[in-house]
Amino acid sequence: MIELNMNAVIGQLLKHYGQEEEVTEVKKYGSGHIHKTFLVDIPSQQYILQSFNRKVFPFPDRIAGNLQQVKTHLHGKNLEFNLPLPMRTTAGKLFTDHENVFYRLFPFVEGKCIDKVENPKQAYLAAQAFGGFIKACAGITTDGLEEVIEGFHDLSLRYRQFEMALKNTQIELSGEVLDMVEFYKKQVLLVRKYKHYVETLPLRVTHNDTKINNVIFSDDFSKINAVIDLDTVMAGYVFYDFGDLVRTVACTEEEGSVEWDKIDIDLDKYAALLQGFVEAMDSELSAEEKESLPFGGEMMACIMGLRFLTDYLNGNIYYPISYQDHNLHRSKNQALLLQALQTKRKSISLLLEKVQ
Ligand code: GN1
Ligand code: MG
Repeated sequence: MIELNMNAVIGQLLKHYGQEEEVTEVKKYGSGHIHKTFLVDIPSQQYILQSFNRKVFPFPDRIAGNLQQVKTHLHGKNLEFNLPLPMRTTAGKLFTDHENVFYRLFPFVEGKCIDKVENPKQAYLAAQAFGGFIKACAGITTDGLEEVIEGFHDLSLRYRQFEMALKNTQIELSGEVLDMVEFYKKQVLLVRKYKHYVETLPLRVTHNDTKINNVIFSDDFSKINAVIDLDTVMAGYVFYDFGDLVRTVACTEEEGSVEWDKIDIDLDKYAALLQGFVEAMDSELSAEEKESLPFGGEMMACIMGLRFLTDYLNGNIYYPISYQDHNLHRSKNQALLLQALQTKRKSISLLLEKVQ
């Protein structure tokens, strides 16, 4: 979309939703990697408009089907936050298109979307929201849900994809690249643990992208107004959702940071995550699931590191990059985070013991 006529084009898109007012302002919103998200102002209100990445999500009907089941199940339940779903056009469709790009419109939820939590209270609230989401969805039969991205959090599959990329890559395997390759090769131990958990724990409806920027805090940070980015809601394990919280909340540096010496795990925020998640899931969380939570942190740092490194080896075809080694550096960031989690295993298991 060319900048100059952007407002006019968006105005045309909004007409499909019965909205005739002129568009007064369009701003980029949030920091997601996959879709492009904009905050759109018209005189009477604000909307979120998103250009939808069909390459990453080739089965949009599956997303809609899963979310319909969640919506039906949650109807009448008293969830403390919003789950903003795509709006329907006057013709009943979930997408509009312009120049072969698909767009979706969402109601705008007021509040703050952040990439880094400032204190344990914010960590607690985010974990409570994601734990609360899983609990509220308990009872939905996961057999009826579809995989929106096949093998999305399957660590064995991601490891095999990494091995394949390694075999076919055009990149020279030396220096920092080789260090990363060697590091992730050793994580085959985590793959074994993953297989064990998958064989023993129940599948549930999980969010599967519990990055901190997928919640909207109230302006005063006293509560969560909404859980967003619901595209990957499908069957999963509790440790996926807890794990991505650890990865993006209990870290001292964001995923894009190259300040290697500063990458560590903040145990106060980790403890707050455990508290919020376990409290929200309450009796719905089994002892075995609770025991799997620390594994989730390691597994999600590992799977993201593997995915970034695989993408680097494949020539950066999945994640948008701002410079050539961006994905390599993201994989290094996740490797250091994983290392920190592994070094702090003992302290983390003590934190888990304390949580009721
Ligand atoms: C992607 O689009 P975004 O930023 O919410 C990715 C997640 C990763 C995340 C890493 C569909 O999420 O799996 O954890 O980047 N989503 C997809 O920052 O691949
Ligand atoms: Mg997102």
